[in-house]
Amino acid sequence: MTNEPMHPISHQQRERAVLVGIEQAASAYPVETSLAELARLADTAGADTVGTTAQRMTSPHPKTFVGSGKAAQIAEMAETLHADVVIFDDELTPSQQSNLERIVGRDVKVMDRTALILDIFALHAKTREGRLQVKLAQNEYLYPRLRGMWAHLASNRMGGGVGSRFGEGESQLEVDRRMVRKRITSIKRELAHLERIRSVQREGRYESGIFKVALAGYTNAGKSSLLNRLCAAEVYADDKLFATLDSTTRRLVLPEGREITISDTVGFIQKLPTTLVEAFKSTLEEITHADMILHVIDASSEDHLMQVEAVDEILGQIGAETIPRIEVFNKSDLLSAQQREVIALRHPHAVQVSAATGIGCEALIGRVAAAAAAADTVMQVLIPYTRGEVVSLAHKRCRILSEEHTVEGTVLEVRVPAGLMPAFSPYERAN
Ligand SMILES: Nc1nc2c(ncn2[C@@H]2O[C@H](COP(=O)(O)OP(=O)(O)OP(=O)(O)O)[C@@H](O)[C@H]2O)c(=O)[nH]1
Ligand SMILES: [Mg+2]
Repeated sequence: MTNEPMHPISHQQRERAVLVGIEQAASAYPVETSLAELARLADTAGADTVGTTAQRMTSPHPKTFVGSGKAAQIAEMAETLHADVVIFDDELTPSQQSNLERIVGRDVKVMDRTALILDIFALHAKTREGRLQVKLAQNEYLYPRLRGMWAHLASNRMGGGVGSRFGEGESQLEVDRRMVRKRITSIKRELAHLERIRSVQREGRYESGIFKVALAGYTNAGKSSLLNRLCAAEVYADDKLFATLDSTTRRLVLPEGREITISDTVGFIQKLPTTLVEAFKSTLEEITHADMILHVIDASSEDHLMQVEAVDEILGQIGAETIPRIEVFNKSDLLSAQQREVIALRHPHAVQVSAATGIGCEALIGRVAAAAAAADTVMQVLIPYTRGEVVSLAHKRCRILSEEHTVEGTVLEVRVPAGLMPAFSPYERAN
């Protein structure tokens, strides 16, 4: 029964959830904000929030996450409100989870923020790679928790007491642990294979030397909508958290004629589970391999400054902090003139856009084009007429400054990106 990772929230029928947070002085996110976000996550997964509660403490209680009195109060709350599930806003240790399960009682599920996010990811993953990445994260999450799950099952079967069948559970536990470990190994192997295919594609003829832009940002900031706007693409965008899990890359032709690529990818969130960051390594490579990152920000969210911090932190974690970045304040259509002014003053290097109306997108493309051109070298080349493909490469991927057709061939003055210099240097004219 533990062979497949659990899907804690039933997707057929909406469930009733009680949310629990702890208020830590050091935390950048106020507990109300974090719980409001947890309620949105629960909603996306199919649960309605029927109650929330928080406790102020310096660090989580090792046994029960909240204090023991609070735990009892939560159990009572769950019963009074007919809750199906109690969701904790931070990751629970396996023993905290089983202790809480015991306190809350057997009819109510206990889960943490990580399990909830994993549940949403499982719901939204579409491609084989995306599904495998989610499975990997689920199994990594499940592995240390198998013990607690078996203990819980055993105690439930015994009507609350730990009894003779606990031993049976233990031996079954070993079998299950081996199975989960084997599954993790096989998923990793398959992912490594897909990763190799992807990197061959990335280094392929077309992509080498092309200027690559990645969209990164908090979930629901409008990354997919912006990709759709900029590239006239049709990527799924929706007002729900983690609508996108699989990366999509589109071509964008700059006004000067040069082509670049833009990739949309999975959104970030505060307290993003590390198992997910690790499992999504290959998807996140769209960001770490980019020449430039557009950090898309939902300017209409009251919490956007905290969200920016959370995204900056994750970009640092995945090793993307040195990649040139433009902050893009999206949804400017929802702001007042005064709010837009405040953003312009506070973030003088940022661009304000609306993926919905297209406002500001031209300026954004101008900034991207300037960045793409910054690394270029101006070259004078003479390309014989027999090498028409080199001329068309110049048109597609470089900025042409002048073009002349002579007896010997096409003479170009062209701005060439660093990665494409080898393609043009054989034709360089000394002058
Ligand atoms: N008013 C307004 N709404 C926008 C704008 N851009 C995006 N939205 C809405 O914001 C919601 C989220 O947009 P998405 O493009 O799905 O956001 P995302 O960043 O791709 O989100 P995830 O894939 O979940 O990480 C959708 O309902 C969009 O219609 C905008 O410029 N103005
Ligand atoms: Mg998206």
